[in-house]
Amino acid sequence: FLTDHSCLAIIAARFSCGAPRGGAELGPGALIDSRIFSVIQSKGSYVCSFDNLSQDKSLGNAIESSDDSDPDVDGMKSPRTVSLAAKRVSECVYAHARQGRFVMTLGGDHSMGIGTLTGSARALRERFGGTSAELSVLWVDAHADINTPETSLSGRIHGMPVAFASGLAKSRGKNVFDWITETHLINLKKFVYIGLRDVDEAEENLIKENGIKAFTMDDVRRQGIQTIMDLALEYLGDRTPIHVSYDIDSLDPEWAPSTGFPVTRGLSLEEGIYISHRLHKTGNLIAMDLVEINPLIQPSKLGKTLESAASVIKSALGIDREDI
Ligand code: 4U7
Ligand code: MN
Ligand code: MN
Ligand code: MN
Repeated sequence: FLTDHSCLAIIAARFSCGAPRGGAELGPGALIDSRIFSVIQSKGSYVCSFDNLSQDKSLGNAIESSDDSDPDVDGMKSPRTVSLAAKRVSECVYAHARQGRFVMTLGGDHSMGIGTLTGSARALRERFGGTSAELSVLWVDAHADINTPETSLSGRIHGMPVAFASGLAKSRGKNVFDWITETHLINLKKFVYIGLRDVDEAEENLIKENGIKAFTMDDVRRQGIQTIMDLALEYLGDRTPIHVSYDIDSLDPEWAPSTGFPVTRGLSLEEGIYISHRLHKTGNLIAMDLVEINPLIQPSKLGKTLESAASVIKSALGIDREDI
């Protein structure tokens, strides 16, 4: 067994410093208040633990400059704040995953993916050693999030987590992301995208140059989600620990309107649930991120967004909708 299925570590990553506007820091609280985890504790045999990480004074104080400002580095916005947040997420994920717990991180903006992937990768290397323990990653998103500081048009770090977690991006100038070392890095040969439909040109080049497996929405429409999951899981192999980083904007805005970068032609809720279901069935899922819920966007449809997120989470944990 890769994870101790009785203990579910839930990390509320209450950050939005990697996104252009605030609100995503309220996502974890909204999900937790929806009582989804009470359902999970009663229907599943899980005992949940909660960690709260928030962009509060402790972060501000840790920023070196006396006036609390965080000037751009290599074009990145709020680089020190995001780096510190991601480092805290990384250490928290690592501490739980090192003990063999399933780690569920709730976002928050997707820059915290830097923290979750590096935390999982490092814990696995320590637990099992060698390449056999290398992490597989499924990135479910409308976006590729693989910009480097050099290619990014926005400078927003929630569009860069894949680049930092894999070592493609390195902070040169001020070494803001210096805490990321070899032991934290993921292998892009063990990485698969599903749901892409809004990819920057430079990102497309990075995906090609690095030979990254990517299933776009066009692929999903052409082949069907079942075939896509067959292919994705076959590519990753069946004896590999899997971390899924699930951006709620992978779903069509009909199902997940309360998010910062909605893109049409997305996954149906049923397809989104199917992805989770298949991951659960592998028995190899060790961690999940559910990110980019922004309660300040389309607040009247927040309930629907939360329900969708809850469904996707429950099926990843093997709790079927009929059970609820
Ligand atoms: B998300 C973008 F330019 N590519 O880099 C960028 F379109 O975590 C969007 O997937 C990033 O929501 C989206 O800023 C980040 C942009
Ligand atoms: Mn996205
Ligand atoms: Mn994303
Ligand atoms: Mn099961």
